[in-house]
Amino acid sequence: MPENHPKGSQSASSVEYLILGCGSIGYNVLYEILKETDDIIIIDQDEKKVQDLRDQKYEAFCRDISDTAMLKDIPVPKVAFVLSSEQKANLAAVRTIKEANPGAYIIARTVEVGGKDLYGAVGADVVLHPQEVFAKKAVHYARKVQSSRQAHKLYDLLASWRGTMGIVTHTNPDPDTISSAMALCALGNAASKGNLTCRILYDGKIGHQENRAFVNLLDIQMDRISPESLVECNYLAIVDSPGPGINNALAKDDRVNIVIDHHPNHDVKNGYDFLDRRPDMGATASLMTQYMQELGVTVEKTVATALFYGIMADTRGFRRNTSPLDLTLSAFLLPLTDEDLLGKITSQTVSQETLEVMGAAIRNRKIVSGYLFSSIGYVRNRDAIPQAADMLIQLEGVNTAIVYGITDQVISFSARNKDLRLNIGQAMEEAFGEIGEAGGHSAMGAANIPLSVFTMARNKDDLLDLIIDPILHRFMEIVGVEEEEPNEV
Ligand SMILES: [Mn+2]
Repeated sequence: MPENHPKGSQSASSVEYLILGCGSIGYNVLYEILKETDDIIIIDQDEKKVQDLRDQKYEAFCRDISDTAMLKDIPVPKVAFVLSSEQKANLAAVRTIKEANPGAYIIARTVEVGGKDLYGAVGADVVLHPQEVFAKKAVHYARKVQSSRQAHKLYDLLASWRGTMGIVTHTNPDPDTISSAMALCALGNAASKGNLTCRILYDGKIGHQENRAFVNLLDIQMDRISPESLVECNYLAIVDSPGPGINNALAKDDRVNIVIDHHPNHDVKNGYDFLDRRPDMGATASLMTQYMQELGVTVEKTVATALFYGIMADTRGFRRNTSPLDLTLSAFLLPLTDEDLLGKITSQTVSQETLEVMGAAIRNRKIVSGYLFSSIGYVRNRDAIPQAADMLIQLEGVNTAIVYGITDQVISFSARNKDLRLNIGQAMEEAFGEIGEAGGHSAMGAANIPLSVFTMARNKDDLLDLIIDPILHRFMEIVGVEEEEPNEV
């Protein structure tokens, strides 16, 4: 410990740091702060400890921190650490400090895992649970090692291949899956030193006008998947979907070598040469960026622009399911992107059909106990359904928005949810899993029910009316909504 001279606390009007409770955590905090300043006051109720601190020339007071008079004659702290091992005493101390100095920044220790809200309510700015902090840090290091190992494993695998790799996007590809495919192409080229030809294969439509602009402006080479194109591939990779036959044009038993994805999923089988599935990431593009960063592979301007836009689009401008890692990796990409192109992609105007769909979604909405349901009828462009759900979830009083429409082949549902008690993905799976494809996570869900399920099909609009009531009824039963007269908002 450095030599310190006690300062007259009576003369100073404020002190930089106040530490309440100087057990092992308090002592470590003290030690950290001393590297920067000795403008610190310590309060602890253990007389011997306080004497020891004073002997080391620290300014320490022997007081009970739960006593409302504990700050008497002590200068106003700019930052206070409340760190004792007593939950009640800590809560009382936070309250006392906040009342005496509303401007003080308070960092408190919660002794119980679930105590964070209690501290927030009495005015703490930051609440930490030491065991949790340790656990997070420990897991963070483990993940770091793991992601670096994964990156090298992928690189070595690609380096050993000769021939053609088909990189399969998900059906109706979006910027996340397309940019991830581009990045895997770049990795394949770098690792194989030109011995591996990489082709991006997709199926469905590139519907959303921003997505079309993305593909056109970045001049992305993609081919429609076909039996012939598959035959030409010695290796197959899937990006941004959980496995063959799940939201892509491959068959369930197609031999796939690589799966890289961020969707939480049920497909537990792993016969792949390489599998990396990380549901804690906001985008597959983040994962791909991390590989390139770990491996020191040059990220070309087009790829960087695509990846950045991929992360941005999948996290809705970093507002949805965004992990700190998504942000760090985006920050890494940003200086490598083409600013001009990014601006052009994001400023695409909304198409006429999308506008019409949005209009229908707003007109047809019904709200029951915070659940919004809206039918948009027959729709050519299925991407408009999630776009409408994104928009409607933002209405006041809506916790869950479910938008559905009918296309040539399916009845398609898209759900958005901000009710913490509900996992909408699970609810969709429970309600629709048996008759179609359904899934998602707590904030988003989707389901597609093939029209072949309904043998009595006559006219499309009638069909929607005919079957939607029992389907929605089942859904409401599952999520526990009391059916009542719907209100419009
Ligand atoms: Mn994605």
